[in-house]
Amino acid sequence: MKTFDSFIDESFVDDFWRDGFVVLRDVIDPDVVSAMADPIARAISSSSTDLTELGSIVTPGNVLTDPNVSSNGNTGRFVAGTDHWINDLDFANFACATVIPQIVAQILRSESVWLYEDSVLVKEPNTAEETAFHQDLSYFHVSGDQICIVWVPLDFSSPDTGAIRFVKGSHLDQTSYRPNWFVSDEPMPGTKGERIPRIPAEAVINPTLSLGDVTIHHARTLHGASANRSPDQSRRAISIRYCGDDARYHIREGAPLKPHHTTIREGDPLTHERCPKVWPLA
Ligand SMILES: O=C(O)CCC(=O)C(=O)O
Repeated sequence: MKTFDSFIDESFVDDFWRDGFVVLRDVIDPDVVSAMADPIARAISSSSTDLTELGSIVTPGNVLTDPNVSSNGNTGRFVAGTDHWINDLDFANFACATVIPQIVAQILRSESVWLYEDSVLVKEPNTAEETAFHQDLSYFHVSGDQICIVWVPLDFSSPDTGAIRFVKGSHLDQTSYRPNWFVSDEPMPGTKGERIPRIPAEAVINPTLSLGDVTIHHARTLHGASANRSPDQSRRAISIRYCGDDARYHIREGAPLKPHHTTIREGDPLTHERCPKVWPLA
């Protein structure tokens, strides 16, 4: 039987595999999280997409008329980017050299952990866009059961201020869902799978999170996030996607490709330098 170094109580690992997500409170030094404020500001000013505008393009009947006002009349933007770790050492250190990879190894019950990607997701004050329910695995060019996402908020986040939310137990269903546009439940063209079903409100768990808390969800777990109705507080988050021992490259038709995905072979382990091993570090 394998043994794993314990960083968190084993009951959290059981929670993750039973519910498809777990909330870990006060698990990262708040100063380490707060130190990512400047890197996030850099990231969103240089290499990100305004999903608020995307929403207006992909949501039928929604026309954006004023670039300073989002599609719903609110002023906040929902801005996101991925793979900041490649060119920014602060993001690389955060994803690879904090306590997070060790926690992920324990949660996934995996001897090793690889970084798949990181993402910055900022909902400015008064952002009406909800993050549509989706299944992360449908965007990832990997298959496997040991794949998870760590969501790290830099701001107090509640159902009123853009907190992530989960459909409890949805990872137990093996259905592959089509990826959508994140701000609309319209599926991406050319993708395979089923449309995300309508989610009844009673199936959804809405955690409230403070600085130092994180959530970890399984890549098959259906999840989304609320609007940010705060008049003055942004909802900044870093979302880091990791793979464990059983993950293998698997190209998903129609899902956005990264440059290195054209060079990998179906079924290969994640040995590409764009998916570095982050636990254990040699
Ligand atoms: O931050 C959000 O709005 C959604 C995050 C999310 O869905 C994810 O990181 O998988």
